[in-house]
Amino acid sequence: MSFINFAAREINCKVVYYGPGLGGKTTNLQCIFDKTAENEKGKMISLATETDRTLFFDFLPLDIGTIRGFRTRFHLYTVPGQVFYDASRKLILRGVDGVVFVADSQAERLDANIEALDNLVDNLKEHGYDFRTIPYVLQLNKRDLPNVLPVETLRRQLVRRKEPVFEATAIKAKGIFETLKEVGRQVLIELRKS
Ligand SMILES: Nc1nc2c(ncn2[C@@H]2O[C@H](COP(=O)(O)OP(=O)(O)OP(=O)(O)O)[C@@H](O)[C@H]2O)c(=O)[nH]1
Ligand SMILES: [Mg+2]
Repeated sequence: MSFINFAAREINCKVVYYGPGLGGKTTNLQCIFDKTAENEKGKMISLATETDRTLFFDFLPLDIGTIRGFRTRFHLYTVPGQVFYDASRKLILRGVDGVVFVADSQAERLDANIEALDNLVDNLKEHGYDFRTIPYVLQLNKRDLPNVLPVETLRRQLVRRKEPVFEATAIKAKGIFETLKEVGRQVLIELRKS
């Protein structure tokens, strides 16, 4: 899955932020972009509607240094969360190395979270990936809002394996780098195996 270019001495890893519409996937990438030094990032590309809904994807390349002489980059993508963009979501998962599921903690979004999670499992399967073993982190976003479900309730509903869970408030950059570091750590462990 990770793309290793021996001639150019480069490693490229793909991390996809997945989840229900308006959960905060684009905000995660925007926050990472805003807080990363110029020399460690490329241009962030967003294809969005006039109301800022992701239309196809967001893309942010991050330079994480060299591993055994190979310049290593994480390519961060978001998918469009709106239900009817499933073909795009499927396409964006191609070649994925790690997934962050950005859940919306608000009570009224529980069904949307579950639907998006089921959709992730299905779409991974269609590419031949096993959801149970792929590097994966669950992020419970929007913890700042008053109408959120307790973390324990969300865990019971959304934890599907023994994945690490992070609480986040993406608009305040809380929990964003913890999430990224953990999925990155898992991706690099897999990379070492290959
Ligand atoms: N209160 C609060 N609002 C948030 C938080 N994270 C994101 N939002 C807001 O939620 C809305 C949707 O955020 P996006 O990042 O665009 O959501 P998305 O998951 O990319 O949505 P799609 O592209 O439609 O799939 C925006 O108005 C954000 O400012 C958060 O932690 N707390
Ligand atoms: Mg988006």
